[in-house]
Amino acid sequence: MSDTPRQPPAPPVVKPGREDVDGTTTLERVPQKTEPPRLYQVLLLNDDFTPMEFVVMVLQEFFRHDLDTATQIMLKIHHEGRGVCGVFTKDVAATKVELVLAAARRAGHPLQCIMEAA
Ligand code: TYC
Repeated sequence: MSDTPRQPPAPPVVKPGREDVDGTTTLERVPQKTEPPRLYQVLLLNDDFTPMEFVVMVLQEFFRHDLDTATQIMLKIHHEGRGVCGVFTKDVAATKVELVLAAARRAGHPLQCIMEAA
């Protein structure tokens, strides 16, 4: 997936601190502003073959939704074609997608799971 390249981490910015008793000065680190990490939605896509119970199980096991919420999300996907399972940092979202796809393939279901920048 395409991604805006980020700057490499900048070296620490320092400024001279107060003069020490021995006449030397120790450099002090200037706190840097960091951007919050970009977030990614993990989505499930509808298909005609994956059993509803399996999708509910995925939403409970991999996204920690309770039975009611998992059932509501599954039905939304069933009716609207896609639905958000959760929002995560990039690595966590990618791992969730891989785990869900692996579980679906292991169980013989064509369930599709994708991630999108939130
Ligand atoms: N449409 C499926 C069925 O009727 C259920 C389903 C829901 C499948 C959500 C995938 O992401 C999905 N068995």
